[in-house]
Amino acid sequence: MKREIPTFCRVCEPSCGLVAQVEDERLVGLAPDRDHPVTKGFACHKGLAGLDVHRDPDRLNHPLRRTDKGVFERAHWDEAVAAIAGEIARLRDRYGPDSVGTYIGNPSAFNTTVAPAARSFLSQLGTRRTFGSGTQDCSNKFAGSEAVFGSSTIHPVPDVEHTDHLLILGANPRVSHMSFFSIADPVAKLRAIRKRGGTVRIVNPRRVEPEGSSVGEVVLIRPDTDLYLLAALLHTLESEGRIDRERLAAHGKRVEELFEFVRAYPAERAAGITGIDAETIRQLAREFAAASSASIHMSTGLNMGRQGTLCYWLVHMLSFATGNLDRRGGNLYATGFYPAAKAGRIDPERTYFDSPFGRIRRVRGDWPGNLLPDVIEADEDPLRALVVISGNPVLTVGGEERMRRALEQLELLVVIDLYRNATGEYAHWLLPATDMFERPDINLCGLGMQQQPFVQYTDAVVPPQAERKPEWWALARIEQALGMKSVLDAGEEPPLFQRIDHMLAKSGLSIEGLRALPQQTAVLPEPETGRFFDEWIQTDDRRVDCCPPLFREALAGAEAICRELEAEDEGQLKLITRRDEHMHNSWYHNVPKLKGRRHRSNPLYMNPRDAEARGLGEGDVVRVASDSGAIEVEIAFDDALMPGVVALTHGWGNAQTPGMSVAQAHPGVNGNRLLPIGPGSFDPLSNQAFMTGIPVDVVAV
Ligand SMILES: Nc1nc2c(c(=O)[nH]1)N[C@H]1C(S)=C(S)[C@@H](COP(=O)(O)OP(=O)(O)OC[C@H]3O[C@@H](n4cnc5c(=O)[nH]c(N)nc54)[C@H](O)[C@@H]3O)O[C@H]1N2
Ligand SMILES: Nc1nc2c(c(=O)[nH]1)N[C@H]1C(S)=C(S)[C@@H](COP(=O)(O)OP(=O)(O)OC[C@H]3O[C@@H](n4cnc5c(=O)[nH]c(N)nc54)[C@H](O)[C@@H]3O)O[C@H]1N2
Ligand code: SF4
Ligand SMILES: [Mo]
Repeated sequence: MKREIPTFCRVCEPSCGLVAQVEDERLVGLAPDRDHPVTKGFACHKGLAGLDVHRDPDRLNHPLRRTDKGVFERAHWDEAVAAIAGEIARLRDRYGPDSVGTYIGNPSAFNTTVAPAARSFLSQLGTRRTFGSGTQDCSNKFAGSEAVFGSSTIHPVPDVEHTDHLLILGANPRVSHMSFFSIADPVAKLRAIRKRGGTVRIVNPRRVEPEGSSVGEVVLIRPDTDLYLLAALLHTLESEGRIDRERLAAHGKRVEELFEFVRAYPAERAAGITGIDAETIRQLAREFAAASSASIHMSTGLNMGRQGTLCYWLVHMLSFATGNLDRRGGNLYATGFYPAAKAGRIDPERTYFDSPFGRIRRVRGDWPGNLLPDVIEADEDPLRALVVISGNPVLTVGGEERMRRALEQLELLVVIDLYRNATGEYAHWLLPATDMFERPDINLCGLGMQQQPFVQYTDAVVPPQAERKPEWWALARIEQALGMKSVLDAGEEPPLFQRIDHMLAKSGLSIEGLRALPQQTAVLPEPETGRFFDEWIQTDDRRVDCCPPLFREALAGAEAICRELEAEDEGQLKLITRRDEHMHNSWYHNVPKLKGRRHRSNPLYMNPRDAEARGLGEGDVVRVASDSGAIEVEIAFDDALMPGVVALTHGWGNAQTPGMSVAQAHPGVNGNRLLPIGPGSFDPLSNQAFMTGIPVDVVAV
């Protein structure tokens, strides 16, 4: 008999409600959940293709061991656990706990039981060498909010239901469905702003919306220059007397230092760097200040530039200085079911330490991902064992060749994944993980970032196939084998959701309580105004730090980068990333239906004008070279791109991934070979890798 079980998607932030069709304990279909109280029947085709991932014949179904001959052979879980624990114990005893580390990838953010399991494992082991996808994604946001609001968990989101004006920088709402701003069907939400007479502006090097779109107008910007646009917006507002001085005086500090910084970047100067004319910049500033309420959102296009932390700082400042922070229709801190502001409270100064790679810091515990190869290949005290959980650093971090060489040096590499991915090729042990339909969960990832907060619980909708196991179980077994404490000690019912239950209690909820609700979902009140400055902000004096002393060096660096950009050759091409609906970072590449005729590889997108200027035609094969590497790739014309900007879709490059046959048959190229890696290739304030605005040359082959 077919049953329909409400659950939710755990691929990206909106956590769209899905209905799983289950027959004889097998998942046979997926549909958007029209009865979901918040996501209301929205789901994208990646979410729905979760069924194909679930049933993919290439899925890892059993632990695999790599033999001396380099082939993978099936092993028992008991064997795998004993061998992995034995090797970890040997390395720890001989070289100390820091010889063992982890890389935790993006899908773990949507897999609630991974973080506590990893924390338990790492703290009992005593290692501090942790890496993750956060430093390729968003660690500038953690660092920025730490410095300005005293907490890495405060990210005021646009009050999209009430705002009259929304300024979006470096995001592609239609394709990517937002990050650090959890809303389902973002395009509909943006359209609604326009419908009620408001405005939406999108700042991007690519016209991410078709011309004449009902969503918003795109202002084209040169990549990696947004800091100067944001500074010029604030400068314009200050010189035109449009700053809410009262608000700044009541709740801010070091306000004068902020304006001192932005005064160096009047609209005329910013125009030369950003490619946006000065009058448009002033117009952008005025419309933001004049709107009865205005909100702002920035995403990975800015995160991945060289100054992502400073950009986030000025984004917060634009909101604060115009009186829109904590105002209805402005940016609001959404507490959701649990106010986590305090949990992210930290004094960033204390996270810095001296390393063989210079003075660096940890951000939310993590080292810079771009140092992973250096740490593995260090002469002194190298990392010798790495456990990768739902990550694929070979393809998602910069410098593929460097990463491959380094992974070969490891004495132990354990990869816990759905697939034998590109990174898994180097694994000594591959452990098969359950997917989102095979494990219970709640949508914790959206906490603090949902414009309409809701919390949903789901059971596993089907039992795990074959020998797939949840990550927490694999780690707990290894803990047991190492003689450590583990959640399995509790017997039949491991306390996996104990901490979550504790958090839920803050809103009078519990997992049991959620289970009894329709869709197992509680809809929570929309974010309130009026408590931010008294209750949520976490700086010692409860003031917004408008110019954190920690930024001093970076601010001097901003001027140096500005001069460098001013001196740059007009024709210098810059590389950016272009996500599309047929991929999800590196992991939807094995789904045949996402590899239709036009999606079998990832071309270099180029504005036809730039191509013609180089005598290049569509389909020509070119060599793209940066200071860090070179690739050969076909050209596709894209007149939505600003001239001078080229784009690649990331996550491709599976020619050496035999474990994913569909992906290998349509390998594409890994544009991350063009990105820098190693010391100097990340923002020292945040560890965020430099991944956009990379200077490249393109020549015919
Ligand atoms: N050039 C360029 N590079 C980029 C980016 C870019 O915009 N441009 N984006 C960056 C960003 S934002 C991110 S977040 C990173 C992502 O980087 P990573 O996190 O390193 O990689 P992902 O491609 O997300 O894939 C993670 C792996 O998780 C596996 N997986 C999926 N679900 C599960 C699960 O439930 N359990 C387990 N154990 N495994 C699972 C998948 O099979 C896949 O192999 O890439 C970054 N890289
Ligand atoms: N289909 C699909 N959806 C996804 C993902 C995916 O891989 N595929 N990945 C998920 C993940 S992990 C994340 S983090 C989110 C990311 O969500 P978004 O941040 O919205 O990611 P993108 O769609 O890459 O949009 C970034 C935009 O920044 C622009 N850009 C590049 N450089 C600059 C710059 O210097 N300045 C400005 N102003 N803009 C710039 C690019 O043209 C691009 O349109 O998406 C999530 N959703
Ligand atoms: S938008 Fe994200 S959460 Fe929603 S269905 Fe698509 S992949 Fe899943
Ligand atoms: Mo991401």
